[in-house]
Amino acid sequence: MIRFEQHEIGLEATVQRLEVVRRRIPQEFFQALRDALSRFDEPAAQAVLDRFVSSLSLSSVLRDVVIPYLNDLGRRWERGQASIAEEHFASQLIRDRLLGLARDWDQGRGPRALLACPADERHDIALICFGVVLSRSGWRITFLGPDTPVTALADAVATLTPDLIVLSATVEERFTSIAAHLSALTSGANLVLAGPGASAAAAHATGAGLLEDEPVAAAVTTAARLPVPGPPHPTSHARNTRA
Ligand code: B12
Repeated sequence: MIRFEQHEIGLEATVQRLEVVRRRIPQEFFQALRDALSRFDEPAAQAVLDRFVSSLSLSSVLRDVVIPYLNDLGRRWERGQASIAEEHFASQLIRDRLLGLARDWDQGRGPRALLACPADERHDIALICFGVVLSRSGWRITFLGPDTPVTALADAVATLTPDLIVLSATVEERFTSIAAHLSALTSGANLVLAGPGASAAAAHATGAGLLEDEPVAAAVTTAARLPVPGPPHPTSHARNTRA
């Protein structure tokens, strides 16, 4: 028996309580982040982010706080409860922090992933989350960012010969409008589409594969499917710990 808040309870009940606490912590961070960003309070938002980066695992920070926060922001914006100013302020601050975690993500000797959003697509935060998690498995990341012309993508593919290319977009048309270019790429490279626009129709039109999971799970699955060969590089091993 284990003593827990003055009561003697069994192991099963203790595990259940710990699980409740484990879930409550990201929820508290989520609320604190939302409050700070709604007030446009940059120092408070940075302090909350500092606290949860040092308290939670990287996967939990992204999967349980950052991504739910962005979805919540979208829902509030749709209902008229969040302004466009708040959407810009919050996403810019979060993006900057994520790119801080992405520092040195091109180091090591692992396989290389080339990440980009196609032309006209500005939603790149989820793609950055994916890259940050993938890099912790020893992958090297080259990030072309939002609004990448397909000719620039093709140049980078020719120069880098990446092991994987991930294109992310919110609408299918961003992929289908460049289907012929993407089909040409897929003949010599491993291309996958991700994000809300990554439909079966887009994959069919371009010959690409689909990454259908949320970014953290997709990065874990990708790393498992294409593991880093040989012993881990000392640098990537060091980066394999917490964010
Ligand atoms: C932040 C944000 C912005 C930021 C983007 C900052 C940035 N650098 O990324 C800014 C302010 C720039 C912006 C601009 C616009 N946005 Co905006 N934005 C959002 C918001 C709030 C969050 C987006 C996000 O990152 N979500 C987090 C991801 C993880 O969640 P998700 O998109 O649901 O994706 C799921 C899966 O598809 C998958 N996934 C998504 N991406 C990826 C990537 C990889 C690699 C993998 C593996 C998986 C994966 O994971 C999720 C499942 O958990 C959404 C609302 C929402 N609900 O998402 C609107 C939203 C995406 N925006 C929208 C729109 C319309 C716009 C604008 C046109 C107008 C505007 N509202 O300002 C402009 C211009 C966009 C353009 N040309 O690309 C619409 C898109 C509707 C549509 N289908 O066309 C949304 C849905 C808002 C809405 N409800 O209308 N936006």
